[in-house]
Amino acid sequence: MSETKSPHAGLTRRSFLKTTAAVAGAAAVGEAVTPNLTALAADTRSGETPEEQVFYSACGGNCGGPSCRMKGIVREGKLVQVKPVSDYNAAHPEFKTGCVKGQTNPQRLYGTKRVLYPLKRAGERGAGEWERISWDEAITLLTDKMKAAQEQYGDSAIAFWHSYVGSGILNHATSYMPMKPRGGTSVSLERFVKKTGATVMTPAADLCYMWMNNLTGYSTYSAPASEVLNSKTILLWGINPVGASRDMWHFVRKAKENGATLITIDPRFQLSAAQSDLYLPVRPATDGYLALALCNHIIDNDWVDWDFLANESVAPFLRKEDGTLLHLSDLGMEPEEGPVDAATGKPKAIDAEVVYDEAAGEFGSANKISDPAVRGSFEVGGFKVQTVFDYVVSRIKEYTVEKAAEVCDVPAEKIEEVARLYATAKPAGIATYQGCGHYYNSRHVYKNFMLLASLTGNLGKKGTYAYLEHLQEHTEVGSPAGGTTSTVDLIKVDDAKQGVAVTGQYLPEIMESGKFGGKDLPIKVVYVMQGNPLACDSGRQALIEAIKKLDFFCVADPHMSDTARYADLVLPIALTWEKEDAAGGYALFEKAVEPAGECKTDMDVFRMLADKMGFPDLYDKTDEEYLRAALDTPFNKANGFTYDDYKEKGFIAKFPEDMAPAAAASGAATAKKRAVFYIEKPYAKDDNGRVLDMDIERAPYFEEPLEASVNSPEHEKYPLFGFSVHEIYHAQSVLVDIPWMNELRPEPRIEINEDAARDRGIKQGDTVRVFNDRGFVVCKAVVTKGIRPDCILLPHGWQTDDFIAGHSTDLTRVDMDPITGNSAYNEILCEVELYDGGAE
Ligand SMILES: Nc1nc2c(c(=O)[nH]1)N[C@H]1C(S)=C(S)[C@@H](COP(=O)(O)OP(=O)(O)OC[C@H]3O[C@@H](n4cnc5c(=O)[nH]c(N)nc54)[C@H](O)[C@@H]3O)O[C@H]1N2
Ligand SMILES: Nc1nc2c(c(=O)[nH]1)N[C@H]1C(S)=C(S)[C@@H](COP(=O)(O)OP(=O)(O)OC[C@H]3O[C@@H](n4cnc5c(=O)[nH]c(N)nc54)[C@H](O)[C@@H]3O)O[C@H]1N2
Ligand code: SF4
Ligand SMILES: [Mo]
Repeated sequence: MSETKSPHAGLTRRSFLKTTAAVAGAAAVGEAVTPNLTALAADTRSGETPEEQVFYSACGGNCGGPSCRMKGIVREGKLVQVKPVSDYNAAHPEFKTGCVKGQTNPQRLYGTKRVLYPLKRAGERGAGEWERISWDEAITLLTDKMKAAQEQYGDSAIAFWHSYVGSGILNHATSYMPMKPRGGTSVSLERFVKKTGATVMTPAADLCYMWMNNLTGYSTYSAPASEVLNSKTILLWGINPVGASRDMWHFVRKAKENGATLITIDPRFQLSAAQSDLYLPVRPATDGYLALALCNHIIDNDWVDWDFLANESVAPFLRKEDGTLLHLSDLGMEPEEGPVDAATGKPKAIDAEVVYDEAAGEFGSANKISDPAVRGSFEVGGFKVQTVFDYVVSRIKEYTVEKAAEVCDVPAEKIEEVARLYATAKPAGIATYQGCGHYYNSRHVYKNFMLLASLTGNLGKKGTYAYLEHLQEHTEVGSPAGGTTSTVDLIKVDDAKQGVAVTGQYLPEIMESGKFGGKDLPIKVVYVMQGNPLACDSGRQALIEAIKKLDFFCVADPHMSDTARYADLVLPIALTWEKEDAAGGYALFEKAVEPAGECKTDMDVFRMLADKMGFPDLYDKTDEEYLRAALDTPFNKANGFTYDDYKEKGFIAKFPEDMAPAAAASGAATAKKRAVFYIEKPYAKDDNGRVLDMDIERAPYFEEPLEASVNSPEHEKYPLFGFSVHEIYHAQSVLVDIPWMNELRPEPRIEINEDAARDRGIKQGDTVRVFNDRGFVVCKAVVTKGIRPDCILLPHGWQTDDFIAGHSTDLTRVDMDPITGNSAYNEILCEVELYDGGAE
């Protein structure tokens, strides 16, 4: 890299870089340049020139966090290069983020699939025939449809369907999905929704662990990725850091070099597995079973941390026969005084759980008795009770190592070895992510992990974790306190209406019945933003049918996405680098260039919508005023993260130890006192009217997958498990038509085991058709040893034009887990054959 100096060391904001003569000749990306990786890798603009300007923003990929901070170089009004910010505090060399995908930002801005003008549908829905119209015509058309729908069917007839891409308080819809009532943080969307009472259709991805965190405190046992350096045993269980958590992998590598044992549990011998000490090629969707078998083996060998169970988990709580827990009020005892409630100014009354104090022979509050009984059955206050631990042990007895070996299709000795290492080579951590979240039965996995971790005391201390945090969320460690909380005031609206929030994936059900959860929900107009459901959500064909039933379908997207193709109206949206925004409370994303064509920001569009809907004062501040209000918090003022600070410096690297201590403490997540593996009051994210089987939802459990099972009725016809991953050279579906990326991964490919391929006459590079009753996809095959013989890896993040025929998402089911609202993306059985090129 050319820049060894920090930008603070004498260089001023908007400083012009010196550029060597050789570099000055380099053509701007976005024009017809030879796109090759050599050009990307070389720091071609290694000098400084008066013609170049530097800006700091973010990659804008959807990588599970607010996305990596990046530095952009602008020449003649065009973004010509984007590279990772290398200006972190020298004391924190680990804060290296950004990957090759982020560096393709210039090609994302100026690619051929960019939508440059508002487009109105000219042919059939999905036919790709468009008429260019003006912004005024577009907004009039849309608001006329919205007004008509609301007049005839009520406020909830208009709906905003969003997903996760990007971050920024002005433009980005990303909300705290798991919270009830839904609490969004986006100025543009939230203010509009509150004013109009519109429905919000929330994402169906990533919800499983988030919702289970809500019920069990799962992620409160998270740790930054660097925590793996303190672990003796690391379980990579349904996570692929090499491919999908780029910021974590170098820590895992280092931990391994330091002597930690690395274990990967994954149906695919992926890049992280290849570097592990132990690899369990588990059958898909059986992780919940495996976890409980590990628990039984640990209990049988008494590798149990009784102290943790008694004092830091729900194990000693007393379960009544109806499944609920014994509380103080059950015994006529007064509630306890809790912390002061900010709203009332009075201490909260806590009806604490009761435990049994063996030494004193007394029952009392779990918060007051130390070392309570973890085992035992009692009769107290007219209730027959049993400790949660004893109940759970009896419930999980059936999940033996021997049976798990069969169900999960991994040797019993390997299961026992994992149990031994995790329970005895401590501290140990479970790093998990979506590999265990994309099945219908996934929610139980996280519950079972909580039991496994509690049994062994591998929670809440150095070197332990149930979930690893992305570094990129903390690259600008500016605001442990700020976060999005500072935007709360900015989304307050007078006479706010509380509309319906529903997982978007329920659209087919809603369009069929006009209802959701038994209540009328006549959705007529849908506006999609920051999501590409027809490429990324499951049940694509069902979604297309549902969209066809809408009166009007509008998609706001910078690119002609698969979803935009089905729209009645496409609105061209500005990308990162074309707009100024801020991650609430810290980090300003700078505007580097003017939006391409007639693109506008999401915020601009909402301002126009508000005007035409008759609320010209809805947005009471300018963009800059909102950003100042979000950034200029007391904490940020004390620490030099104000709007003006950013305007001057562009990027500010500070770490907690460099910051005012008072503020660093506030807002920090407080870990739940006890690890929850028995949920007293489970409830569903969506008010979908489903009745929960409490017996199943409360305790650790293994539920048969919906489809991805050898016991499934479809298994005989479709013997292959189809699943997809977050591909290393893909960032969901945002990297469309990027020449640099096309060099690395020119086309979508399935992966098939060599035995399965041989049985079907499929050879390396053959074109194949993967199919089931829902749909098919045609693409090239990679024949490999690195995947289970009963599995097919399906492409994810690709779009219709990329496939030879069909779409990988056509094979997915629309059904989602009704409790967490997570799509069952991987609940797929399928078959594969050589493609003969014939008509479908
Ligand atoms: N390059 C890249 N990085 C990304 C993203 C991207 O699109 N591209 N997206 C980001 C986002 S939004 C997310 S949510 C994360 C996801 O990050 P990860 O969860 O790490 O990624 P995945 O590839 O979905 O799944 C992880 C692993 O689970 C395995 N797996 C599949 N089924 C099963 C199963 O039944 N059991 C077990 N044990 N393993 C299984 C897969 O083979 C895969 O190796 O990645 C983020 N990072
Ligand atoms: N089969 C399968 N399906 C999956 C997964 C899987 O592993 N397998 N993973 C799931 C996961 S974990 C996730 S997070 C989801 C991701 O699903 P999505 O979030 O729907 O996927 P993206 O490709 O990120 O969609 C973002 C869209 O927003 C557009 N966009 C980008 N910036 C902006 C902006 O500033 N404003 C507006 N209005 N639009 C913008 C992009 O061009 C793109 O079309 O996919 C899920 N789907
Ligand atoms: S694609 Fe993901 S890892 Fe790569 S630069 Fe963008 S946000 Fe960072
Ligand atoms: Mo995700």
